[in-house]
Amino acid sequence: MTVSDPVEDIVATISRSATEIRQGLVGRRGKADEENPSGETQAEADVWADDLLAERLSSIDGVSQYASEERAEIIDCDDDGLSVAVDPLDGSSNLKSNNTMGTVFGIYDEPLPAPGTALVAAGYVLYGPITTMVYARDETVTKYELTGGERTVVEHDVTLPDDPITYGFGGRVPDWPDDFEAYVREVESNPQHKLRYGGAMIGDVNQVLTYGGIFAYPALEDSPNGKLRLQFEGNPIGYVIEAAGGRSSNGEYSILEVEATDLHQRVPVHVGNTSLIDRLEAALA
Ligand code: FDP
Repeated sequence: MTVSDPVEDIVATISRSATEIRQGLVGRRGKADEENPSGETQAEADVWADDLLAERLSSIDGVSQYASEERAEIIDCDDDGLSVAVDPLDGSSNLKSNNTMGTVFGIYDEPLPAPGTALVAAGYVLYGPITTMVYARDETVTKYELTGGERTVVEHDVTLPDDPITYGFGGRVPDWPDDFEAYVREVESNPQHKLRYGGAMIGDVNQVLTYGGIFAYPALEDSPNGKLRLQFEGNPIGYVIEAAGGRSSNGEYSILEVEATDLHQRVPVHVGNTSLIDRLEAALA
């Protein structure tokens, strides 16, 4: 008898759906007449990918909740089990210019909203020239290529390279607090470092995972929690980067330790090599 593993069922469902989501972007690049719970205009593809994942993930045995950045309320399924939080199309503003986007997921063993310490697995799909998946579980990160519903391992035990190379920082520069801007100037002044910023968190984080470095969407002058959402973006990405040997921070401590009070709450996100995040926290202290 095979023992079912709901975590693996969730990840397999997301990886099988990714090829379909990618193909379904064609003809869905327009705006929907709706806003998401954070007040952002949704793309047709955001709504469509959310509906597709909601239907598939909420019907898996052992999934008790489905929540997404694109819907206000949690879908309650089984009485107990895992909670899945998804950003169905992270970086969907990039649809118009046909640039990178992704699907981000976090699998929690507590009801949502939950802290990152309740994650049992997390990962993301990247719709680049190739569709890839990066998935962290049990402190181990694995990278796959996804083709036609198949998931093929391309790298076991992914870790951040020791010598950081890339940096990318979101938000408008005039909106950055002075201490953060001073830190950025310090990072830029290192001749080893290169700017890589594409406007989709997941593409920018994947550059950091591949080459080493730092990505941040910081606190802004008029938005002290930045832009990114804790349940759907900050926690899953923090979990992946920490499992790969790096650090995540809200500016003071690990994103995974941030108290979860609201499903759609925002959090300042800084992830990357330990040396760069330690220095960031010292600069913001
Ligand atoms: P998007 O709004 O296109 O979905 O939180 C989502 C996100 O993209 C991130 O992927 C990205 O890092 C950030 O917002 C970019 O936001 P701004 O262009 O508004 O700074």
